Amino acid sequence: MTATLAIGPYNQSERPALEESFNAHVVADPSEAAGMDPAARSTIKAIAYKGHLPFGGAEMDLFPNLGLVANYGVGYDAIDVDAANARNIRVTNTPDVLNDDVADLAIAMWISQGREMRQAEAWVRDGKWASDGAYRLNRKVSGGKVGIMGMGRIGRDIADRLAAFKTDVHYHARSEKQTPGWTYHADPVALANAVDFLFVALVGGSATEKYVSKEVIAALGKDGVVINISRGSTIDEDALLDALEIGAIAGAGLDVFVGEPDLNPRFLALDNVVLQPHQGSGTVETRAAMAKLQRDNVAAHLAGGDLLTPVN
Ligand code: 8YV
Repeated sequence: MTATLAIGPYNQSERPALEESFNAHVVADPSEAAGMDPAARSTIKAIAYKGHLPFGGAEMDLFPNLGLVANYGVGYDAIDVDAANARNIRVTNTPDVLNDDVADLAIAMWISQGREMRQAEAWVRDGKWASDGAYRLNRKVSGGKVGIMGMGRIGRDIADRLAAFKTDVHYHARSEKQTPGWTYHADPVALANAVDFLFVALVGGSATEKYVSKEVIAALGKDGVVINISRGSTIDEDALLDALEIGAIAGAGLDVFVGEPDLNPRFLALDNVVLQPHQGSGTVETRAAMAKLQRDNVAAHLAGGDLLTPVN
């Protein structure tokens, strides 16, 4: 009987390592796990979890000997950590190994948005360059006033990159951090007022739901651009769509959406947005590092050792 269950959309290249390391049984989602034989469920000591479907107390109670939920991803908002605490279940995540990729994508969306790379490419592909002449002038990104909402590990990596673009860096976080002269704003609306480009690098979950509020979006103003690589839930999406549709802000670069992958169709009708399929950490190298860190946490738990990246 196997002691490890893997739950989530693990693809064919990810399964062998889980199977070879732990003889892990792999199921697609929590409801498939619920359908397992109770005797098999009672052997499970650790779950390697992937995806964004909720995994709460009811799911944990399916596994009476569960001691660890090892999340694939730095954001663990899908896992109810309070429910895990109440059951003495440990939770781990995969921080740091993905910071570079997520920060890179944030920067790429920022440049793509400002320099209108998507529209400019269409200009080339549609033959307009030859027929109509040079593409229209667009917007300088280097040297601008940029803001970061959330100065955790990923926010910090975004800020470090932005500093190299000679920008004036402002940020909002729960508390002021040690930074090389970046301007702290205790109030998110004050941050939005101070900048033209706003990067959202908040943790997900109920505490940050719609943290980028209607008021923050209004404060960003008609030249403002918002870039989100965190969770769709951190922005008031209806307020964002309203603002984008009437030009109350200039644009957005979004890797995450409420209800993804079924994003609000209003996004698809907009020309002032860059839309990405939640692929911030989606490189071969980083996904391999995330998977290894997840497996290492499972192995540490099964061996009774210290967890590498505990959450609780
Ligand atoms: C996802 C992410 O984990 O790390 C995170 O918090 O959002 C991503 O890396 C990835 O989409 C796999 O579910």
